[in-house]
Amino acid sequence: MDALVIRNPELLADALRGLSQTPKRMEPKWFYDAEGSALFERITELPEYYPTRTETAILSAGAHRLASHVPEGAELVELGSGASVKTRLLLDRLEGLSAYVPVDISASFLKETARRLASSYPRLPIRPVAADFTRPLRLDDEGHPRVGFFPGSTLGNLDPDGARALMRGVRDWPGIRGFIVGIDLIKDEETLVRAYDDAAGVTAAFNLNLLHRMNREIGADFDPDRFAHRAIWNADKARIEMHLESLAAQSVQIGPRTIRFAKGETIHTENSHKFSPESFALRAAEAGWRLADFLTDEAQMFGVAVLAPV
Ligand code: AVJ
Repeated sequence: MDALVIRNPELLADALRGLSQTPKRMEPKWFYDAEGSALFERITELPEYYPTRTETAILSAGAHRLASHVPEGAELVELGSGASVKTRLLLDRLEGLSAYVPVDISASFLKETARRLASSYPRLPIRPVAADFTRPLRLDDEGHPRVGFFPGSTLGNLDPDGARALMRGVRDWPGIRGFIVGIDLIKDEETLVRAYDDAAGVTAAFNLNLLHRMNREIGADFDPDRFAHRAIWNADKARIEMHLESLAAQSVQIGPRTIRFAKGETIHTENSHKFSPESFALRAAEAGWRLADFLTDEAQMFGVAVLAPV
């Protein structure tokens, strides 16, 4: 091996941990390096990937109705503030906000988002917070009401315990008055699977990029041609699972360790949980919320839930 380059010790630790488990697994947060984020942007434009465009349409058509759930003078706190297209749909309607607080793990991304929004909304204070939203977020009590915003169905990436913990965490924010959450809805299996296994192979490239990334950042020697993208619907758990399936018996070197794969063995890379309005209301109730409103599209592909504290 050439000089072993460990550019990302946290990824190394996570890979060694996840790939030593049975079944093997990786956290979906590792998809999003520059290459993966660009691939995700392409996914959102695919004909088969309905969530992004459907949620955008719901927010656009429902902005006025959503605004009625946001008290005057509220601070809007957005988790994982991604591309700000959806945010703008709300900000255009929410004229009485006291501040917009984008929360994202990437400080450089946040800076760019804040800069662009500041020029569009010159009178709105923008106070970015660099944090991992899957960990408890401490917000100061500033006496004003707060509303959380978590679009993109990213909540669906968390397992039920993680989702409950996140919703409980937001419930405990000082001044909390509501939580607007985007969720993907249960539908026929073919539509669901196609959204995660598109004809152009963009989602396959997104999944396989994880192996390229481990080669780039932690000196692993994956041969991505010997793995295949798989997307399956797990009806029992109401989730789409993404896996990388080993096409041969093979071993891969990662730092000090040799990881062995049987032919057909997979790395489980992502869960994307789907809900019904009822199953989501139940999950939210376990975290101290009630469903105050529920916006959906005509075909009921996607939902935007408005939660109110119980
Ligand atoms: C960004 C988590 C909402 O689960 O649909 C898209 C990520 N993975 N295609 C999703 C994703 C494969 C996406 N989220």
